[in-house]
Amino acid sequence: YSGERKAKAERILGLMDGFLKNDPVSLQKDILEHVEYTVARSRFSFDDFEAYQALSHSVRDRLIERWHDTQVYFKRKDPKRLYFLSLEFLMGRSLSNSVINLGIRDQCADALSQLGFEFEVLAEQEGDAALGNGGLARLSACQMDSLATLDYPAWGYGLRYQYGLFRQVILDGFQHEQPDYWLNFGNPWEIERVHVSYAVKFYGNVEEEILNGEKCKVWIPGETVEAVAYDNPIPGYGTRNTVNLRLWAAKPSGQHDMESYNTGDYINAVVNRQRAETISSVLYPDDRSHQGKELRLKQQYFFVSASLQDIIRRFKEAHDNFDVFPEKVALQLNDTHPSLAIPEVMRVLVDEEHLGWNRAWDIVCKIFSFTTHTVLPEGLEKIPVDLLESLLPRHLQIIYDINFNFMEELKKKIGLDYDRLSRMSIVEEGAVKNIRMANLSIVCCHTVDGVSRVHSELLKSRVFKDFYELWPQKFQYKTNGVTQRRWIVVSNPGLSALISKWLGTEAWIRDVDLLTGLREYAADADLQQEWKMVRKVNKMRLAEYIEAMSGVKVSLDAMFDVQIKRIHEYKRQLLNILSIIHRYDCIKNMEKSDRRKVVPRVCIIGGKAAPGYEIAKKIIKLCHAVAEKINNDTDVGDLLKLVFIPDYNVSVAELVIPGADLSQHISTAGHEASGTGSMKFLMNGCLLLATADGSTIEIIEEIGSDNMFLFGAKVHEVQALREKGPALKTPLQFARVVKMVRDGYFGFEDHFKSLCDTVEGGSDFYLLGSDFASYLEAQAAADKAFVDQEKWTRMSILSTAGSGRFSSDRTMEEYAKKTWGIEPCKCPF
Ligand code: GPU
Repeated sequence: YSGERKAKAERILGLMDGFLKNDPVSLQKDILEHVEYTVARSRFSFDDFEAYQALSHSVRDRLIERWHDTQVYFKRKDPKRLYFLSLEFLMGRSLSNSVINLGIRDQCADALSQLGFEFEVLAEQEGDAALGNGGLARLSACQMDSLATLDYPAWGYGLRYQYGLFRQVILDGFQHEQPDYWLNFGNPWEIERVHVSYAVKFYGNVEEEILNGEKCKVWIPGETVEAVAYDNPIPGYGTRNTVNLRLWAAKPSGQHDMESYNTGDYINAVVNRQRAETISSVLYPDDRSHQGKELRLKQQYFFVSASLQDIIRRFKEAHDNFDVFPEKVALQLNDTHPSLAIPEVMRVLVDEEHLGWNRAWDIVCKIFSFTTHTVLPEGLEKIPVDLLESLLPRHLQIIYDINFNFMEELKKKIGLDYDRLSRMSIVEEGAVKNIRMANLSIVCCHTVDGVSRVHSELLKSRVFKDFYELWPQKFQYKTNGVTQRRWIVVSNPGLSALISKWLGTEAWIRDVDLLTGLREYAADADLQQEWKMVRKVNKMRLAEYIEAMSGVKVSLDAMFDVQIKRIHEYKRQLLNILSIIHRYDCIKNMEKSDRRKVVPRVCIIGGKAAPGYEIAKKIIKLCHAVAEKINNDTDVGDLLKLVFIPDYNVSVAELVIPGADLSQHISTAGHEASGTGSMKFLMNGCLLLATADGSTIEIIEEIGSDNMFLFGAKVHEVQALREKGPALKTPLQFARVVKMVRDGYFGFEDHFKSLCDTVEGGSDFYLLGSDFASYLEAQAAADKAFVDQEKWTRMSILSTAGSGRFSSDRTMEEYAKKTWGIEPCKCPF
């Protein structure tokens, strides 16, 4: 700055006393000020929750400083930016993560203890931000952490749902859903930007106009809703960079509904305006099956339109020629949920910026990339044409035009192969006409990424085979990763300290490949001893939680065997429960003297079922019915326990994962696109019992198959097994345990009938029966390994040591280099 601006800046700096300080005394002062002035409680008397609020506001102030510096720096440097569009972000809690990334965890703990509070206790006061369903949504959160840490100039965009993922309440063993009004007690981690708002339009019709002698289309919308920005600063670790996650909330538009006002129906006019807010009110709780709901489509367009207005405004502040747009903007579509961004960019460039179709199309083809997260056909989104026509008439026209051009180009290449043309068309003909969002995305994106190697292979050989043959160069994959900051440092401080001690550095928190350094100590008796101690403490913490949640007391000597994830038939929680029944049955039928050889187990299952997914809900009920029987059988005692952990979410995962000995990832091969839970367990030194599916295949390559328990049909075998139908071989034990369920051994026989039907009578689509024998063998191998605690601990250390490849830091670097073409932009101190 110079002249007047410089003088002003200097005066402000003089008044400011520099940046906020992080020594414990300064922190205490800040906390007390926030108690008094933000929370409005007395400095001399406040409780844990109020202390949490005041601490969070003190941390937030520090985040804001860094956020400002980062944004100013990005603006000055004007690098190519990545815009990550996702309808879901599963952030969980923010306090611990923020203080660790800011490097002020210990100072905060000191400051609090001098005020008579305990950091851990305050951290527990925070509720989860659960603006997402499962793996896909948590992946977005991990990736934001990595983007910030690696100094990439990135922005996240999403929706600020008022109700996040439902709370799961179990009554009588049945799942019930309760609304998650997570904003009830305020949210210190967001900054409301009342002045950053955009009008988003819906409905109406399209008219033609002549402008400068040329025909152009004008969309006359019928409804306008305002999108207001809420910014969530995402701090990087070991850097000042703090990037932004901008979430949009719907508010009634400032434009009045003149009709109602003039007719004097003032009350109804106001009531109608309130309806606008419903757009961002609730997260759809079904992961991967979204067919034809108007509100869902409105949510998608709402967040896409607001984000693009914001992105284009930012671009235009620095540039006046759209031809450089692709050099400044990369737009990443997290699955097809934000794919309306494609016709929206076309609409803005053609109808509003008047670039002409060809120039606009050229730009669109350079800016979009798309990651798909599933192989299941029900995961591929379709939008009924009728719905799109009424809600977004101009977008439908644009999609038709894109498809027309694509079909013409395709005919030139492949001739009149009508079957193939109709398979590849963006428009699905039939009783109900649909837009295939995946086809739209593939046609318009320069890159289509899968989330693991095998997933990408399946995309190329099956799901998108026709497209792969046309454009092989578009298809890539980047194996998913998770952030070691949250999944080791935040959730397992004991292990984190131990790793740093043995590696002699904390550098692995940024450079996770250093974890391989643990390999050389895997058999070291001292490390093994300390490793076991850390794991024991984590098991104690988990045991206390289990007792508090379910009333079941569990033995710390037992193997803690965990399966936590969304409940889905393909993830085969039912296979797990049936094998637990088998184990119970074996113990019951054993000579008393043989029972001494049984390795005691605590089987832990947790996860939510989509509210309308009946079979998944029955699996939850079966788990409770079996648990009821086993846990009350004094004959079995500590040899076997089964507990269902209710309301599984990110913070429950942070508690359960570090305490697990064994974790299960047992999807039917070829069905789990990647899987990220396995990576979190691996980092924490938990052994895996798994099928060769998704990311597990790559985990085997890192740690070796002798460090985990593998079983089941392979990806290429599944199809042939399925075709066998009723002739499929299943072991007698399988028939026996299913019969126990059918015959009402655990009660509720009418209720479980349809569940049993999904795995018997030639309809065992997910191959539980045919994998059962090899599953039991893998379970037996795990028991055997557990008896030899030295061997087990070595395998555990080698698991952590081999987990480096599964950091989202690696994934983000690969995307930056191979898909987005962005470079780090590090804000200097
Ligand atoms: N996934 Br599609 C979800 O969590 N929700 C979805 O709607 C869809 C996919 C998951 C995949 O099931 C899992 O395999 C993958 O690891 C994760 O996305 C992140 O890519």
